[in-house]
Amino acid sequence: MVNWAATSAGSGVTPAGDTAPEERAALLASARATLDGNWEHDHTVPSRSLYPHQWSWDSAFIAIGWAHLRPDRAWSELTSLFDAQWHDGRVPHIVFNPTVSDDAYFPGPRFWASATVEGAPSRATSGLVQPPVHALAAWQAYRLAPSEQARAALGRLYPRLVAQQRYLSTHRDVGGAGLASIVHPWESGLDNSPAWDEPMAAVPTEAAVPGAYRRRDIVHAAAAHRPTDLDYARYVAIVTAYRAAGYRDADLADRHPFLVECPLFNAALGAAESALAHIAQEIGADPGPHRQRAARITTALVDRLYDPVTGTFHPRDLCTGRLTPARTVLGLTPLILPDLPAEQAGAILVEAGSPRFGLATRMTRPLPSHDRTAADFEPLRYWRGPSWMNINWLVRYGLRIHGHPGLAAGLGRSMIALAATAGCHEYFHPDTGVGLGSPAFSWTAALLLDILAEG
Ligand code: 9WN
Repeated sequence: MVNWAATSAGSGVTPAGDTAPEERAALLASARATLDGNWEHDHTVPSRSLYPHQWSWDSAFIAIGWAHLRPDRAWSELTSLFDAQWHDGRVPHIVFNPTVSDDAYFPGPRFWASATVEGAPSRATSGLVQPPVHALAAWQAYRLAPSEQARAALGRLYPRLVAQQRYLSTHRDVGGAGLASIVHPWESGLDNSPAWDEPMAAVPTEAAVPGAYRRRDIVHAAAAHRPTDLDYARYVAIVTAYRAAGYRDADLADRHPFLVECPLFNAALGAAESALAHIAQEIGADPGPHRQRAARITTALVDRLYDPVTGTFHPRDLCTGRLTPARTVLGLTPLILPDLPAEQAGAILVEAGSPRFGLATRMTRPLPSHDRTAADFEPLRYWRGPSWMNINWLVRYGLRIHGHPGLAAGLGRSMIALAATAGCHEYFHPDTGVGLGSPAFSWTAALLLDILAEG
C-alpha cells in the first residue's frame, strides 16, 4: 500500500511571497483544521451546519486544497462525486449523505426524489448540475502532486469527465449555438446573483404551495444575508417543473421556466476542454478533439455573451433572447479561457480595474460579486455584493494564464489578508472584510492553501 500522505507534495505548502512566517503558519493551521473538520469519510462537506452533504463544484475547489495536504483525499473527493454521476453524464450538484437526516438541509433527498428517475445512481442526489470546474481541478491537483497513483486516478476520472462534458454540450445546448444552458440559478453556483433577477421575475410561483416546505438555511444564517422567501418560492417552482419532467432535457425550450446561458458556466465548460487536452496527453489519449472543442466554446461564448457596448460578458436569457443587464463578477470569469481573444481579455481587465470591481496590484479587498456602483449592490446579501474566495481564485487563475502576474499577486495578497483577519468564512463583506455565512467553509480553506503555496 502506498502511503499517499508521505508521497505527497504533502504538508509541503511552500512559502507564500510576502506573508510573515507566523501569520502563514497560523493560516495554514486554520485552513487544515477547517478541511479536517469537514472531512466525511470520502468527501468534504462545504460546511457542517449549512451544507452537510457533498456539493459538486465545492468538491472541485476542495480537491485543489487537499492536493497540497493529502493527495489521496483530493482523488477520493473527486471520485466519490463522480460515483454519483447519472447515466446521461450529468454530475449532480448535491450528493446526499444517507446518514444525515432528510430535514438537515432543504431541499433534501425526499424533495428531489432521484430514486424514481431512470438513469439516476443508487445514491440519492439532486437533479441539477453546477459549473463544470472539475477537469480544471483534477488537472491542478495532479500537477501539484504528480505520482503513479495520481496518474491512475486521473486516468479513471478521464472518461467520466468526458461524459460530463458530453452531457452539457449536447443535452444542455438548448440555444443550439454551442453553449450549455443552466436550468436553475442553483446551477450557476452564484444562486442569488442580480444576473438572475430578470429571468427569475418571469418564473411563475403557483406550483410552490405556501407552507409546503421549511427553509433550513435561515436557521443557520441570517435571513437578511440569504435569498428572500420569494426567491425560494421560485427556486422550488423551477425544480418542481424540472422534476415533473423526470429531469429530462428534451424540449426544455418549450416548457422550462428558466433557461440561461451563463458566462461562468460556459467559461468553465471551455476551460474544462483545455484541461482535458492536458489530461489526455498525460494519460496517452488524444488531446486534439478537446482542443477543438475548447476553441469552439470560446468562439461561441464571445459571439453570444460578450457585449461590445458594455465591454463585458452577460448571461443570455433564452426565454427572451436578450442579454441580462447587470454587470456582475460573472462577466470577468471568461478570463479562465486560455484562448480568449486579446480584445475580450483586455476588456475584462478594464472592467475588473474599474470602480465597479477595483482590481489593482495594490488592493485592500478582493473582488466583490456584484458591481459596487450599482443601485442594487448589497454588501451583506449572498452573491449580491460580498466577496467569495472561489470566484477570486478563478479570476486570479485567469490573470496568471493571460500574463498579468502583478495583478494576480495583488489579488492573491488581498485574499490572504482577508482570511488572516476574518478566518475561513463562506463569504466576506466586500468593504469591511467581516466574515459572513458559515464560519468554517471548505473551499475558502482549500483555495487559501493554494494561494499560500503559490505566493
Ligand atoms: C444551493 C454549497 C453551495 C455552493 C453554492 C452556494 C450555496 C446552495 C444553497 O452553497 O448554494 O446549492 O443552499 O444556498 O450558492 O455555490 O456550491 O457550498
